[in-house]
Amino acid sequence: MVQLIIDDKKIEVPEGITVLRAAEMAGIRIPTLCDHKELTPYGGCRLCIVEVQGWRVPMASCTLPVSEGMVVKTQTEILKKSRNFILSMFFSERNHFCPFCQVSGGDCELQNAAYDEKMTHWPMQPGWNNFVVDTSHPYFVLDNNRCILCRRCVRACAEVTGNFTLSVAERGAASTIVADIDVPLGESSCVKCGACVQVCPTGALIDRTSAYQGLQENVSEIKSVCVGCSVGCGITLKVRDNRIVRIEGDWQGAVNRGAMCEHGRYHPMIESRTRIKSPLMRKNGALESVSWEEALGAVAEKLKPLAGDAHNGVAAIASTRLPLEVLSAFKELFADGLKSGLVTSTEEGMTTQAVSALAEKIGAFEGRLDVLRNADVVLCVGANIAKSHMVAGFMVKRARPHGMRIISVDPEKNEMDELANIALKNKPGSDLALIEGLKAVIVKEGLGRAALQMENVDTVIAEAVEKAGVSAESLTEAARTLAHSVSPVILFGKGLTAQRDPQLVEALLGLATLVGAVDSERVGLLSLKGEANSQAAAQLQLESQFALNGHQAVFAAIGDDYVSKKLAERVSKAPYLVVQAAYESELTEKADVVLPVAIWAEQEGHYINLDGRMQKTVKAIEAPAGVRENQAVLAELARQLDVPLNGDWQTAAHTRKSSVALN
Ligand SMILES: Nc1nc2c(c(=O)[nH]1)N[C@H]1C(S)=C(S)[C@@H](COP(=O)(O)OP(=O)(O)OC[C@H]3O[C@@H](n4cnc5c(=O)[nH]c(N)nc54)[C@H](O)[C@@H]3O)O[C@H]1N2
Ligand SMILES: Nc1nc2c(c(=O)[nH]1)N[C@H]1C(S)=C(S)[C@@H](COP(=O)(O)OP(=O)(O)OC[C@H]3O[C@@H](n4cnc5c(=O)[nH]c(N)nc54)[C@H](O)[C@@H]3O)O[C@H]1N2
Ligand code: SF4
Ligand code: SF4
Ligand code: SF4
Ligand code: FES
Ligand SMILES: [Mo]
Repeated sequence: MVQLIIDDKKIEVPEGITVLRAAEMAGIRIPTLCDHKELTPYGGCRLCIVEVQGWRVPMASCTLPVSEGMVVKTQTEILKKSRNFILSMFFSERNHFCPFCQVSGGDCELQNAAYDEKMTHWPMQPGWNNFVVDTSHPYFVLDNNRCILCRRCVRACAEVTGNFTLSVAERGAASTIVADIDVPLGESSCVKCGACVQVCPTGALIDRTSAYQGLQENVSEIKSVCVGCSVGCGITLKVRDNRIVRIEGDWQGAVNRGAMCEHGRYHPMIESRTRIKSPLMRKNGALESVSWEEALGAVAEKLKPLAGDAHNGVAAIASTRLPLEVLSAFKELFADGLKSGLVTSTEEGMTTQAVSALAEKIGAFEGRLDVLRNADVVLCVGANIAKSHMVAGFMVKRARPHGMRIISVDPEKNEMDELANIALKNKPGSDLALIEGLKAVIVKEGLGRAALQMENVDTVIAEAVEKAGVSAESLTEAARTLAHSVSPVILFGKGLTAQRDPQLVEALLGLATLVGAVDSERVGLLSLKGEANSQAAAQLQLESQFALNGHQAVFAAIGDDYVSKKLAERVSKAPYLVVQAAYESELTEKADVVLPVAIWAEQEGHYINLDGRMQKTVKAIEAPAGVRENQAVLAELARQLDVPLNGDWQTAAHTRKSSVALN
């Protein structure tokens, strides 16, 4: 600990922190602009200056480490004058005509800083450039005329997203924020995560989807969880008049710590599907609006005689984007109640079945996404983390400049290839041979960290080269890179799990143990899974392939999920189709009855993310009238079918051994 005095207040703080953070801990507020709690201090704006006894000039407190016996002043006349001058410079350097700006009136940190200093005008002649506004990006606008060059966006793009798209071009007053080598943002390497917009303190980067829809003081903030994929990022919903104005990454989010991707931040904002607002029933060939009583009554009447017929009765399929409560009730109703032999999820176990099967034998063997934070080598097998679980991908991408090496195993072109140090292009389905080959090289060269008996290593290596179609050199290089690493992590995705082979997962676990990715202290092995509740569906054993036999009816609980044409065709093969969905789709078009339900933000529910965290989404807005919650629809149907629902989803989620520790 270090003792120092700030504004006559004697305080004790941990070593290594900055004077700015020390002041905050003592409840003393120092004005800042370029500083952002979640980003590396930069010390660019100088607004946070303080006077330190014995030092000749004021210092930027955001980059100044505390030292023993320091005496700091934050509110002297010199500092006040200097701040006023600094702010005047900012205002006069560029176009800061606040009344014309989207963030004016509370959301602009520059404007707020000026008001804090009781400034009403700036005494300098404005002399700004006329920078061209970059409107090429689908989700936001970059207006360098309002930029204060705080570089928060540059730091966020690098430190949060690992994308390194943004930087500063030119010098001095001519400096501008540019993408790549100064190409339009919309044509740049930007992955549209929106981190830069979230941290920008002024109106220089503004969301197209939320501009002029409400300042911070007009919106309420609701913390929830993104249901865009199995990563389960913590989010903050900004809501006004029963409308989501903006979605931001929650800096306190357990998994993501502020990061988000396009899929989570922007896709819900540009939702273009048509909402279904009343139950529909097919009459004379066409879907007609009917009452809930009529719709549910008709469904119950149709399904009741099918109860007990496992093979030719009703088949049921539910989206893995639905809350655990709903999935559990769904299973209780159709599997336990109606005794259907085909009750599954839209993922059909493609992301989980092989993994769950091994877990049933040996218990939890997968780790936490957190292991990526200090990994030095990542082996990625059949997972497209640059595209599919983007925030997990960001964790890898932002560690690359710090020396993390990436080995990718994927037959197809994968966005990670460009970043990978070694990209093994194996033949589809050859992963078992390849993994055994990697193990054999390590055993042969005596590089293993765990004991492993292996016969005929040369034969295994030769087989790997032949079956996988990769060169012996690249196989050896990959094996050595893994074996020599200090804290390796192995990630695998649908390219591997869709092969539905538990032996393959076991082989990967063997490799992980051999290279020290998995030992008594660390578990550096993790499958990425699929949608937000893939793991919940796995726990409920909703993992079988959806193959209709003589089924008389299909009940599809889709919620707000997307449905492909292919899935719609497969599901609608039975003579009678009930679809519980929020939006019109190729599936609802084919339905005999459509039951309209709430979307993710209109209901509360639990989700188990890819590394076993049980997280809760919060109801942020009200569903349109005429729409019911997923849970309520299933409950009413169960009542009419005389199926008791015990509703104990917690126990249901824990009855089966899980591949990840659940909590
Ligand atoms: N044989 C086989 N079967 C499988 C799988 C497999 O790998 N092989 N995988 C399983 C898994 S894991 C899953 S999740 C299911 C997938 O089940 P499907 O319903 O087949 O899902 P997708 O193929 O993802 O198709 C969703 C549709 O929604 C559209 N869409 C997706 N996101 C958006 C968006 O943000 N906006 C708009 N406007 N449209 C969007 C897509 O273009 C696509 O047409 O299939 C499962 N079945
Ligand atoms: N942004 C966003 N994120 C998503 C989704 C989304 O729609 N949008 N969807 C979610 C869902 S439902 C799912 S299931 C996941 C899917 O996420 P991933 O598990 O990453 O699956 P894919 O994106 O299909 O990538 C699988 C990769 O495996 C490769 N592959 C195919 N065959 C083989 C093989 O035999 N061996 C090996 N080693 N590789 C092979 C393919 O070329 C492909 O690059 O993503 C989830 N995340
Ligand atoms: S949206 Fe994300 S990737 Fe694109 S420039 Fe901003 S921070 Fe970088
Ligand atoms: S665009 Fe915004 S975040 Fe980036 S340097 Fe300018 S003011 Fe700062
Ligand atoms: S990574 Fe997944 S959970 Fe996170 S913001 Fe993107 S879609 Fe949502
Ligand atoms: S906040 Fe310290 S220099 Fe900008
Ligand atoms: Mo999926």
